[in-house]
Formats: sequence, structure tokens, C-alpha cells
Amino acid sequence: MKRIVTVQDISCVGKCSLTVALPIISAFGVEAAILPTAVLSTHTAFKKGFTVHDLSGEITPITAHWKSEGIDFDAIYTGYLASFDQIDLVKKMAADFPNALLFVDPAMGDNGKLYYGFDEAFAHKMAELCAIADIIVPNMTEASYMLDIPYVAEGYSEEYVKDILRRLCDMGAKKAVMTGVSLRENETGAMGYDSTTGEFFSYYHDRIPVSYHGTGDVFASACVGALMRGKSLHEAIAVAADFTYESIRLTEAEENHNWYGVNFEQAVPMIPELLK
Ligand code: PXL
Repeated sequence: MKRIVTVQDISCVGKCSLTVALPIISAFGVEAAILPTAVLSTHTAFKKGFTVHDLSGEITPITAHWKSEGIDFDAIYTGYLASFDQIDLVKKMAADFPNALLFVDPAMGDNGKLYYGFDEAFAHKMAELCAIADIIVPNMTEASYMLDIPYVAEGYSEEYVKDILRRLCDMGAKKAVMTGVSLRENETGAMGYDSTTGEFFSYYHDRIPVSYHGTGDVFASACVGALMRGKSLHEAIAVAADFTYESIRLTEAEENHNWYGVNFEQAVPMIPELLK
């Protein structure tokens, strides 16, 4: 069985980061080891009064113990990271496990805005982690902040997205996938670029005109899960996009659904079919 270690926070309530990654990776039939970077009472979109306990000081002792036990990983999957220090610690960790595929979701923002607590300098720091990654999966907001270009919400061309993907790989990442790409009004999906072959690929589905917190985490978890189950990156983005689409559809279908995350749990039964 493949083993992923996922490095991100525990937002106790909020359906993002580790509370999404752990169940989804497990449901893909892949071992999910975790390296929690912080414990928050909720994710930061709750805005007022959430608690944070930083666990940065645990990262090096935990990984040192793993090394002493001879533990290795097929992939390191990083998500939301909260500080410059954490990014440096994760870069060091990645260097300690050179056999692992480094899959980075630079979870920092959405809809043209950075999440609470982040600024341009943080986006540039996150670009350093992306530069050493095998695969990165930013959305349009995150890509724009990392490249220091204006965020364009809609009306862009395929060539525009290709140019961004090339520029993301020019920073150092081997492969880049952009999520939330909408080239036509009723469609959304993901476009990828493999800088080692020069190949572009994409996958689109119907667009549900809503935006939910945590969908990037659902997509990234399913994508890395599918990769570990032997799918190519092109196939994995289709699996992840279908799984994310269904999670959003099921959320919308529930009359009194919560506002803070999607019903990915109810989409889990479709995973075996997606992996066929
Ligand atoms: O990836 C989303 C996310 C994860 N973790 C925390 C967050 C957010 C988004 O706001 O605040 C703590």
C-alpha cells in the first residue's frame, strides 16, 4: 500500500486541511500519515475568536524520529501552512525524504483574495516551496499572487492559462495544475502542464455557480490519492474534479447544509468507480 504524509493544520471544525485529507486519502485506499502544523478551533474563515496552537516546534523532532525508524513516504502532500518558519521547516523536511513525490497545494486564498492573515510576502515565500515541488495545484488566486500578476476572475483565454502554467513551472515546479479554470460560462475544471514533456492537459465539467471553503483541499486530496493509485496526472485531475464536483452538488442538495465546507463524505462511495 502506498503511504502519503500530509502536512497541514488541524482545523477542528471547518472541513478543510487534515479533516479532509485524512478521510479522503484513506478512502482512496492509501495510507495517510499526518504531520499536523497547528491546531485551530475552526478554520480562519470563521474570522472571530478562533484559537490557534502552533506546532512548528514539533515538525523537526517528529521527522527526525521517522528517519531514525527508517520510515519513508511515497508522497509528501502539503496544504495550508501558516508562517514563513513552517514553510522553511517543510522545505527542510522534503529534503530529508528525497524519495517522496512532493505535492504542494499552496492553499492561501480564493476568489482573488488571500485568506485572513496572509499577504503578498507570504505568497512569495510559498512560491519557494512550489519551486522545489514535483506537482503544484494552485487556483487562479494563488497562482496570481505567487507570480505577482493581477488576478483575472473571468474572460481569460486558454493561452492565458497556459502562460501562467509555464511561468509557474519556470519558478521550478516540474508539473503545475491550475484549478478553477473557466474558459466557458457554464464549465469549470483544471488545466495542467508537464514541463518535463511540454504537454498540456485539461478536464472540464459543468459549473455550479457557488463557492465553498475547502474545495481546494478536497481536490488536492483526491488528486494525490488517485496518483498514488497509479493514475497519470491527467487522469488524476479528472478523478479529483469529478469527486469535488459531486461533493459540491451534494452540499447544494442538502437544504440546511453548513456554510463552512462541502459534503465530501457523501461522495466517498463513488471513489471505487472513479478509480476504474
Ligand atoms: O485550505 C483551507 C484552509 C485550511 N486551514 C485553515 C484555513 C483554511 C482556509 O481558510 O483557514 C486554517
